[in-house]
Amino acid sequence: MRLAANPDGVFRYLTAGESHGPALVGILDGLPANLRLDVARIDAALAARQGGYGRGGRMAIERDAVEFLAGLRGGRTLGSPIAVVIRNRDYETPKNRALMDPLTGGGEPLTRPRPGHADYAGAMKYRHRDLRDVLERASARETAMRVCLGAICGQFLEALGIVTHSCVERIGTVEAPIDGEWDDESVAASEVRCPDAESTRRMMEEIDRAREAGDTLGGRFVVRVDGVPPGIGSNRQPDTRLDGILAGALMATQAVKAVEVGAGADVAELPGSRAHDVFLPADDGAAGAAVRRASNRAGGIEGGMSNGEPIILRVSVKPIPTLMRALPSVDLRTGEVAPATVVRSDVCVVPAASIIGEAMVRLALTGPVLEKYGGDSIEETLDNLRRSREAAERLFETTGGGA
Ligand code: EPS
Repeated sequence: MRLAANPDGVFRYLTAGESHGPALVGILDGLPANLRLDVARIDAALAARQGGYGRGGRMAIERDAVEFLAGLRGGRTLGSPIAVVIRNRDYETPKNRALMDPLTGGGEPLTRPRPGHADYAGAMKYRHRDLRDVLERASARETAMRVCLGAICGQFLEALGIVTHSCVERIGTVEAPIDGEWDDESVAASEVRCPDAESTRRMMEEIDRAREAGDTLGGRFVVRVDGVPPGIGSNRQPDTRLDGILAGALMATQAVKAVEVGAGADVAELPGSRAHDVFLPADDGAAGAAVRRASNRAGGIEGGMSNGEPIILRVSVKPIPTLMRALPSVDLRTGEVAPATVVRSDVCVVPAASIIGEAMVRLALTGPVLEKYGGDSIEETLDNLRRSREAAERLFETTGGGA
């Protein structure tokens, strides 16, 4: 069975790295050759992930930037595995070197697990007596590498006309009026990546209140993918369905607790007459497969396959579990009631999560897109896409079916 974000054979990726260790490492295997990469745009995605109102002190230390080790020559992919590194500047402090040096690292163990964090489950799983051995990898620092690999895949998808967008719809109790359409400039101008200015102001106030109370805030972001041709993913098997693949990738992200496609949870209460997207003739009246849809409640996916409409995914994120006013916990060494460990952290990561979600969607889409169009070089992939488009336009012009 293939993993959602890691389909066998065609395309796969791996990340490694501890939050305060020397570096984050990533490998992308299976992208076609001859794709020209714009490294400045990868670094821009990394910088966007570091931003957002509500971040803590760590982001003032890091200046995430990608360093290519393999798979690229003269700015073009070779078709060989791409290997990249992002250095952790925080590792350079004497304190973190002493804690995290791969050969000599160690220190006073952390033993008071944070409710909601990986601390307790990971200690039980790996027989760790120091919670730092769990939290270093569980930390959302790892998502910097996902964003890096996702930005590379984003450039592959854009070469095919498939473009991702994201924005923040909700932080805590503040919900912005967003209906699936927004412009990227308004998102970039907002300190919380919300295209609505009034909601941005209220979200920032809510974050200020949470910070003062020693609390944290979750929220919801939206990812929209434009330009996905019909027929990505398949109804063949449970693990080939595109909605499952995308939702699985998003759920496999730190702090994500729910993913909705299109109308999402609202379909539970809608009658069939209002839950679906009726077909209308194409504007130009052309015959053939060309039709329009009156709405997009399906969120661009029907029967586990893209249907040609924008893909819309809504993703809910929990408040991060490191609270400055610590939640009650138990010291695992003594069995005594004690407040959970307090470490430097963020108040709200929803804006960053929207960038990470977009990266996960890019990573998850790349495998199914390559499965449909194939190609050892980007030229071959584009040839196959063009032929597929031409065939789709002619589909109902031929008579008698078959080839
Ligand atoms: C995190 C705690 C904070 C965050 C970190 C995730 O790090 P630190 O303990 O060094 O202050 O800043 O996020 C990142 C480093 C990042 O790059 O997003 C945690 O405990 O999950």
